[in-house]
Amino acid sequence: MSLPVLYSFRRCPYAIRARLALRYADVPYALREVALRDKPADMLALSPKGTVPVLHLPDGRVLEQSLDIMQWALKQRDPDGWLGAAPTSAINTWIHDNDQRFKPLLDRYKYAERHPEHTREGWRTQAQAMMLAPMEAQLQGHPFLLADRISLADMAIVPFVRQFAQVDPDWWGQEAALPALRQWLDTLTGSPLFQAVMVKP
Ligand SMILES: N[C@@H](CCC(=O)N[C@@H](CS)C(=O)NCC(=O)O)C(=O)O
Repeated sequence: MSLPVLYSFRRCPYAIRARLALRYADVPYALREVALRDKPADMLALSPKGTVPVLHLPDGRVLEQSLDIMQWALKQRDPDGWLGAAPTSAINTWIHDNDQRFKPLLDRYKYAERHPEHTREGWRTQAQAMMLAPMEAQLQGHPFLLADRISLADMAIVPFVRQFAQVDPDWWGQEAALPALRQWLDTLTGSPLFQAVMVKP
C-alpha cells in the first residue's frame, strides 16, 4: 500500500504545523525533505506554486496548503479533540491573524536589514503589540490559547512563535511582559510530539 508523500522542509513553520497534525493523527507518510533552492521536479509538477508543505495522497489528490493538510489529518483522527476544544470561528480568527498579520511582521523582524523602514526593535514592538500581547492575555486565563486544552489554533501557531523567539533568544528569555507565552512555547515545543517532528531527516 502506498503512503501519502509529504514534501517538507524541516525548519519551515508551515511544514512543521503539517507534520505536527499528521503525526498527532497517527497518519503514516513518506517524508521528502526538500532543498528550497533546488525543489524536486516531481513536487513542482504536482504543485507549481513551489512552496512546502505539499501532501500527495495515494488517491492522487494534492494538498498544497499547510492548513488543508492539518484539517485533512484531523479528519482522519483527532484523539484529543483539537478541533472541538474551542469554537471554530475563534480557531480560524487566531490562525488567520497569525498567517496574514503576524507572519509578515515576523519576517520583517527576522530580516530587518531588508526592511529599513523600521529598526529590528521597531518591527519586534509591532509584532508584540499585534500578536504576542493578545496571546499573553489569553494565556493568563488558561494554559492554552483558547481553552484548558490544546486546540488546532495552538498547534497551527506555535511554529511561528518558536521562530520569533529564536530571532533574539536573550530578549525572548527576559522580556517581562510575556511569562505565560514563554511557558506555553516551552510546554508545546518540549512535548514528545513536537520533538518527534523536529528530528533531523
Ligand atoms: N500558504 C502556504 C505557505 C507555505 C510557505 O510559504 N512555505 C515556504 C517555506 S517556510 C516556502 O516553501 N517558500 C518557498 C521558497 O522559499 O522558495 C502554506 O500554508 O502551506
